[in-house]
Amino acid sequence: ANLSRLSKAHSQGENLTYCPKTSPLIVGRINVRIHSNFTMQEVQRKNPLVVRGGRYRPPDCEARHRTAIIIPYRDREHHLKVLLYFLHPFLQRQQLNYGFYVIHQAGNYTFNRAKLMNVGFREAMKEEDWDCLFFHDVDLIPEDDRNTYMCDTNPKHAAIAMDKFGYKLPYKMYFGGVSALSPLHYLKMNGFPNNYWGWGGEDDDIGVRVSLAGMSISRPSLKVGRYKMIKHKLDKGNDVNPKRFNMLAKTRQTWKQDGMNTVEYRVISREYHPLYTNITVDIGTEA
Ligand code: UDH
Repeated sequence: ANLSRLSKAHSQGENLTYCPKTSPLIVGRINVRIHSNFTMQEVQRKNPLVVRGGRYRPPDCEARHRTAIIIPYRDREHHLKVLLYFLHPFLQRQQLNYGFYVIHQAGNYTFNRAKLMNVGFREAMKEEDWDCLFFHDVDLIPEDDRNTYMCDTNPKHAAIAMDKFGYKLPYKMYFGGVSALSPLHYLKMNGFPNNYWGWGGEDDDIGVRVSLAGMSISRPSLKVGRYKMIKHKLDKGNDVNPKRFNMLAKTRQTWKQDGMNTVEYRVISREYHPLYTNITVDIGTEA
């Protein structure tokens, strides 16, 4: 009853006091055991305060941060269910105002992760004045909720310690898996490249853009930036991109002409599911 009164107060715009700087709900290390003998409805039942489109605000205090989770996506239903199962409670423990966006590439043409992120950025910002965007692979489950899903003064690489790399950073400039940028960071580096079709290279290009735009990479500690990857094989329609090294060698020349300022796409549908917003998009094909 108390909860419903508070969330009513919230929706009526009554003033709540700010949440504490450090959430008292944080538990630290989480024992992530990946399984899937549950349904999406059960995930819904476990997250009663998540509203249409996968939106949430803390019921009893005003969040200090507004974070959009952007997931590049095609044909990974099982991974999405597992991610939602772990990530919704994780974000609630951090007392964030958050929203979940699944950016679904329509058709069978070669996958393009970075371009989908550009779409996600633009479409999410149309809906809400997010102050932080988390670009998040669907198959990475965070293992410590002290890894806060908020932005830093520099672009943040959050997935620095993955199980598949022995919980270490695989190389110094690595920027893959999960990263967090504010809208200002994103626009300063002209977003992400649009022309990496297939697997590989785009994450390194993004890392290079960060430094070309005069920023540096911030990271949580290895102890906290831990992730489990849900095991899988390379997808159909996402073959290794043989051009990636040549393209990467040219990022310095291309980043200002290719990115947020040139992204073209057509939204096919926008669906507000209980636990996430799905945006299905036609991103075209390689020029
Ligand atoms: N993704 C999809 N559907 C696809 C392809 C990619 O949703 O068909 C998304 C998904 O969010 C995924 C992300 O893009 O987490 C990255 O793609 P990936 O998981 O294929 O890349 P990753 O490097 O895995 O994480 C590689 C698996 C083994 C590849 C070995 C290549 N040498």
